[in-house]
This record gives sequence, structure tokens and C-alpha cells, in this order.
Amino acid sequence: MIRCLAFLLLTLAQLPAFAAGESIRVFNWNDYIAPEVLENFQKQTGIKVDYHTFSTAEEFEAVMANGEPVEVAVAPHNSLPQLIASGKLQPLDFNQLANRKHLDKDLLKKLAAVDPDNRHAIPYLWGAVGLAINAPKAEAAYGGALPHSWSLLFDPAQSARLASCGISSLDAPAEVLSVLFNYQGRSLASAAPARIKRTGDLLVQVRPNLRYVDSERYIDDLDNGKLCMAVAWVGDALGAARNGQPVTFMIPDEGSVLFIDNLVIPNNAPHAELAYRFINYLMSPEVAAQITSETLYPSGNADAKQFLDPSLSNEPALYPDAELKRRLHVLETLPAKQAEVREATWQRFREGR
Ligand code: N2P
Repeated sequence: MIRCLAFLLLTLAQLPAFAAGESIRVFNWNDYIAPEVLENFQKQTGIKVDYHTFSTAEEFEAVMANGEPVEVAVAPHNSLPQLIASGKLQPLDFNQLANRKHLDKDLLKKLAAVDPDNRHAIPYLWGAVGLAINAPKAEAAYGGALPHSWSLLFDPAQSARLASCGISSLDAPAEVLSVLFNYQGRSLASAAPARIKRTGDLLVQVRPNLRYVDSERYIDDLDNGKLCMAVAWVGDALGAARNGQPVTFMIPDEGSVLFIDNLVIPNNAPHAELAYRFINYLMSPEVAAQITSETLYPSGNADAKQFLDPSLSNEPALYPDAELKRRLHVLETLPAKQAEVREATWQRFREGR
């Protein structure tokens, strides 16, 4: 009864907000939230969420560059230095973020390299780039056990053996090029433009073995057994396994990159006070656990772990052990002077010519 009354009071207390038609615009990656989290936030606060998605870092950057009014966006960590330097983000008022205490301290430390003192960004979800492999299909096409190596993709002779059962790549130039340079024993961040251009020749050689370069389409195709190997973000690969496919997420022995995606408030947010309420809601450990349970991406919230099903809190792809951590490095912020050659190189790969 007391609970019912409390609920009624809460509902009534929130009615004026709803009546006033308060709303926020949110930009997030595709397949990167639990829909009930948005519904519950709306129900509890009366604040309507006008929710939009994007599937590439380039689309995200375009939204930020064209100055659309947005309350909350989910920014990749390597975009932060440029966004902060150009004054696109509001410094956060930690007093309005009581749930900030639940954040993962190690992650905050890593993020401080791109956002000094963690002033502008709240880690939301993070994860690794790896290979999603449908082993029965891939082994049958390959003709035996698969090497634990990025050579499955980058060695044209090997990827040719898998072409018939379907390969795809993320449309994520910084991440895929960084993985490729690392596989070659080099660093993308310090590469000369001519070297990046030459790497494009290798990508173009491999490209006929791939069906497409797209960060969204592969989710359904993995789920439906239409691909046997995809360069994947961890949650999208684990999602195919949850949907009953014999898909595993493999981090090749040569290692891979990590991304950290962050809640930010753009400086032109019309209703920053509502943005704080949304971000604080997402940072509650129960809500963060709901998001990880749905998306299968590791949470930026350390206290979410206790609310996860043990099958998830024991999942090595969500909570990597020390050996795996050693093989993963946070994607570097790439020098602006490489941007042009990286874009041109990637365009050749994406379009396959
Ligand atoms: C999920 C989106 C993952 C975001 N499809 C990677 N930065």
C-alpha cells in the first residue's frame, strides 16, 4: 500500500513535466540500449526521449559538426580530444550526477588520456574489435581448423577460402586500420601517409573476398547464419550466439583494439538540465546492468556487475582476464594530418575499387 502510494505520488509529481512536453534528443549507436530503459525513463520522469541512432563514427562526427540541437550523444573516446578542443562539449557538473560514483575507475583512468580529469565524458559501454566466427560454416569452407589470427582476413589466400560462406567488415576505418597495422607489427598512429596508402592496396586485394563493409547489416546476417566470419564489435557477435547461432567472438593472437563510448552533453544542448537527469538515470547500476544484458557490451559502470546474470558476469568477452587484457590496447587518437589519406584509403576498401 505504502509502495502504491509512493508510486502514485511519484507519478503525480512528474505529471507537470509531461504536461509541459519536456523532451530530449539523444544520439546513440545502433543496437546500443535496452528499449525498456527508454520507456522506463519516460514513465518515471515524464521526459520524452527523441531517440536517434548512427552506425559509424563519421555519422556521429557529422551530427556534432552540423550543430544540431542534441541533449545527449554517445561519443567514441578517440573523438573526444577534437570535440573538446573545438569547444563542442559542455564540461560536466558532477553535482548533478550522483550515480557517477558507480563508474569503473580503471576505465576513467584510461579515458583521462583523452579527456583530462574526466571533465566531459561518462563511460557508457566499451569493448573490443574481434572476429565473429560461425565455426561449423567457416571450418567447412576453410577445410579444417582455423588459425587464431587476423590472417584469416588480411591474408588474401586465407580469406579467399572463406569467401563462399560470407565475410563482412565493420565500416570503422580507425579501428580496422589500427588492427591491420598492429597485425603487421606497425603503429597506425605514427604511420606516414605513403605507408597508409600502400596498406590500401592490401585492403583492395582482400576486398573481393568480402560481401560488404557495413557496421549494422552484419548483425542480422550473423543472426541468420548468412555470414561465417565478420570483423565485429563484441556485443554484436555475442548477440548472434544468444540468438542460437554457433558464433564465437575471437580476439586473434596478434591482439586488437578497444573502444570506449561515452555519454556527453553537446554545448548547444537546449535542455542540459534534462540531459543530466537522463545520464544519471543511465548510470544507476540496475539500469546499466539492463543495458549490458540487452546489448552484451561491457559496462562503464563497475557496480552493474552484481545485477548481471552469472552467465554474463562470467563471460570473458565482457570481463576479460589478464591474458586477454594484455593483447588489447585502447584505440589511439589518430593525427589529423593522416585524415585525408585514411579516408581515401578506406573509401577504396568500402567501395571495393
Ligand atoms: C553496437 C554499436 C557498437 C558501438 N552495434 C561501437 N563503438
